[in-house]
Amino acid sequence: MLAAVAAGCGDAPPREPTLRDPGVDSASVPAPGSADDNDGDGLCNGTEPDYGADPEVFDTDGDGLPDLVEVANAFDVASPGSPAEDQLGLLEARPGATLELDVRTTVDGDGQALSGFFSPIGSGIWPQPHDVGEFFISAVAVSADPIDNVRGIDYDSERFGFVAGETRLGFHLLFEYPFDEGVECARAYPFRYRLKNDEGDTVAQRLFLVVVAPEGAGDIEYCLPDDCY
Ligand SMILES: [Ca+2]
Ligand SMILES: [Ca+2]
Repeated sequence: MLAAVAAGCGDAPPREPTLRDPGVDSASVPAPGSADDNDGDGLCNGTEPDYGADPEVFDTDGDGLPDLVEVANAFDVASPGSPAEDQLGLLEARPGATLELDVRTTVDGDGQALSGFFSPIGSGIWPQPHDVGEFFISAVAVSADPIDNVRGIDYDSERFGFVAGETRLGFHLLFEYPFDEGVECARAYPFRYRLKNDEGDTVAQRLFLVVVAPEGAGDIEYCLPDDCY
């Protein structure tokens, strides 16, 4: 569990409207303004009820992610299981630091080959200074449960040669912090991991967050905008 405390950062990026993952209705999120933000979580008092958030509580569901971070990444601010713990990875902002993240997705295979695809999600309502692709190094197929449902695991790639029946497929993703400078506060970078058949159809997908946090941080202190959304 990633603990969080309130933080404000002076390096908030510009907030022009930008493309968002199609799963998020960015049109429903108002532009930032000078409205009140009693709990300092980056969501304005008047916006919080739209998402089921408490305007007096910085982290409504107590899962460690401030309300704005959840809204900006299409998670449920009122559900501590959203995101699940296995949907979060912590990458220390230290040159050369790495994150190994195990991604597991259940599919109902029909005998086709399935391949995994790392799919970065672009800046949304609250643009971040980097893209998750800047931290991504590699992904490989590693496991299947039950193992008898698959044949031809290619451990050098993201591909299972044959998947039949309900099967939990595992992939191992590697991320690395590529910059010389650290960060003063944490930011969450979203991506989807998709499973596609050889026709290119997506048969399953899950959303994940890479949290890039200051070196040696205990409690995670998230960067938040000066003006609420
Ligand atoms: Ca608020
Ligand atoms: Ca939360």
